Amino acid sequence: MPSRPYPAIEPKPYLGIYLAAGKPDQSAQSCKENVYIQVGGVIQGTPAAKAGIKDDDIILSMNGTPVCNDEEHILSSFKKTIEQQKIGSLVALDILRNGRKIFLTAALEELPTHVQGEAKHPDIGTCPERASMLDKALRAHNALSAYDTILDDLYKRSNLVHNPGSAYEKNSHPLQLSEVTYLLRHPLAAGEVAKESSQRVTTPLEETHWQMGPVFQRAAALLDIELAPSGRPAEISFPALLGAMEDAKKRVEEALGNLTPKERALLQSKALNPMDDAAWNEVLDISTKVDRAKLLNALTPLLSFLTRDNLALLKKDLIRRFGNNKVPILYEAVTPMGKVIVGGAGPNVYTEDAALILDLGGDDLYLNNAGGTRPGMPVALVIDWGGNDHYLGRENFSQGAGVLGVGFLIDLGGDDTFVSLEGSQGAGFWGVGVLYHGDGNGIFSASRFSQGMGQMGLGLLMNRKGDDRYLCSYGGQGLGLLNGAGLLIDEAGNDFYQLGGLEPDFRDPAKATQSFGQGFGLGVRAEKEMNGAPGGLGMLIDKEGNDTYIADYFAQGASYYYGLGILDDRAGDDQYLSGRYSQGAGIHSSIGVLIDRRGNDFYYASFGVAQGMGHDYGVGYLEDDRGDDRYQGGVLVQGAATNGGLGILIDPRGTDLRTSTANGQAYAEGETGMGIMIKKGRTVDAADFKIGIKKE
Ligand SMILES: [Ca+2]
Ligand SMILES: [Ca+2]
Ligand SMILES: [Ca+2]
Ligand SMILES: [Ca+2]
Repeated sequence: MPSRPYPAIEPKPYLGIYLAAGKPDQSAQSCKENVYIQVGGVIQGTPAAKAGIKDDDIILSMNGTPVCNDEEHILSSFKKTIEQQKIGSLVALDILRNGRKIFLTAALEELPTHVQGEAKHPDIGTCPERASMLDKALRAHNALSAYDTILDDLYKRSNLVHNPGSAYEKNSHPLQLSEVTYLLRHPLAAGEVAKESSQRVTTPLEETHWQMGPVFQRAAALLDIELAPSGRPAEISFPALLGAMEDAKKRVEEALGNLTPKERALLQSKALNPMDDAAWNEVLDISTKVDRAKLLNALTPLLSFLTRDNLALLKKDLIRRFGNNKVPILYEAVTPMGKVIVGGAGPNVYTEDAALILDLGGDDLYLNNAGGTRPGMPVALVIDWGGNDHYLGRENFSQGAGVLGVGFLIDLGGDDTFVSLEGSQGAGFWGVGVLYHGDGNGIFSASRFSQGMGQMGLGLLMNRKGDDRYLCSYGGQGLGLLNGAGLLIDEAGNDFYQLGGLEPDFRDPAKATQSFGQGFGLGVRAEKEMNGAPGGLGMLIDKEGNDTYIADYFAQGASYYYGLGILDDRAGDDQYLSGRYSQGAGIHSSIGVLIDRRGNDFYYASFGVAQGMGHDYGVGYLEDDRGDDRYQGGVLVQGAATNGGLGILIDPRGTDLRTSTANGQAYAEGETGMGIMIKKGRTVDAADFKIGIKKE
């Protein structure tokens, strides 16, 4: 992969407003197009705020020169004019406010930046099959220098501090993941990095070496958190497990020690409505007080029990202590942690919330928290050793969910049904939520923010063998929000994933809904009074089978605002159906990766902006390694880029069919950007790839 020193980040002046093009009424006209800059928002603490510029002000001229221009270029030319000024210089602005002309002076300041830490991938540079293919393509098209320019811009953008008004972002930008920074610097390696990350988290789940500790360790590493190895507990027994739970509870309390009860209550109440809310800035500030490393490390004592061998030993110990007869309840106690129950091998009905349920088998009905934390019960664990069970959650945060705590639901097998409300089925909010399901067919149905969803925490939904159905109405199936990680791992079977249907998208509310998941990293873009926050990591990994993925806007290996989304499907003939911003799409300085390694696949994006598409300094990457595939896309698809983005579609083998409505198949528009499509054939010649570059 091309590698060279990082470009210096030159100091730049800035004003601190969000720009929009506006048209004042005709009486104000003086320019031929009558288009001016309208202030879309003023960032707190910036030169614009100090000068008294307000939302909706119309800027008519700067230093006596009218800002009007043709509509298409007015914003970029205004930005450029600002950047050409000296830091500290005064600019005079003629402004139209409520129909009256006023005059303001702003002193330009230096745009705050800092250098982000970057993840390390020492092995990737030495085995870059895909990267070298891209490298050759760039060379053959004399496109290396254009690529370098794009790369420099991606790098510089990733070092901007987005919220100069926010106290904790003045000198650092603590929430941006180092993996995002790496990929914005090495976008050609997106496929290799995605495969490596995917492999690392799935290896510890393989049958003979099954252990949960390393999965966590590796997922936490993606969040730049180092987790201590879980090691082997001194003793595998029921009392030892209770001791580990008490230990975990104590550690969770320590990790949350900087938060007042009121602050905890606020986080708890805002977990499911993190954005578009007046409390957002406060929630973000409180979030930074959670010691996330300590919180994830709180799991260590519990994780050491969650290995294949230790779970078998634990079951033996339970049978030795309590017998193996089919009475419903073998043991029950109320402890300071919450209720503790050992259920027999016959059918059970669990209605009350419990901190710990160990169920030896039988077809059970869980109507309770089922491994979901509750206020005052920050650690919850269910281990169910077998049977065809029904889990029906009647409250949010159920079935392996952690809010300011850790919640586990481990069901080791059977044909099971999981139905729950919001924030469930492997969902962690400033905490950890895990749903693990062993062999057997599963039905997973949940409402918002569920099924492998992490927000400032970690959410994992893992599933071994079986043909499964995953249904979620909004946000999930591998969604990382705000420096959290959400992972959905399905190891085998023909599976069906559906995500969306609940929340209309404002761009096309009659027809489209937002999905946010199936491998999606989502951040919050700063605007007006809302501070921004970089996105997290969302990953959906499906190892085998012919699968169907259905979503709408924002899904399937895609990302928004400094997030990373990965969908890795390793085998089978698959179908991907989505609307927009999907199937390898990176929007606003983020990276979305869709990898399909084998099989004859069908990709359909109804609107487009998909299938290897980068927008606004984002990177979208779609790689299909084998098979005869069909791609059907709308606009801006199949290697397309807008506004400094990089869109890559690689499908080097098979007989494929591609259609797009417009602006697709190696296309770039905007100021700078590059769309690359590589198709068919191991050797690179002119017929095998296309690169679209546009530079202003
Ligand atoms: Ca079961
Ligand atoms: Ca499956
Ligand atoms: Ca598949
Ligand atoms: Ca394929």
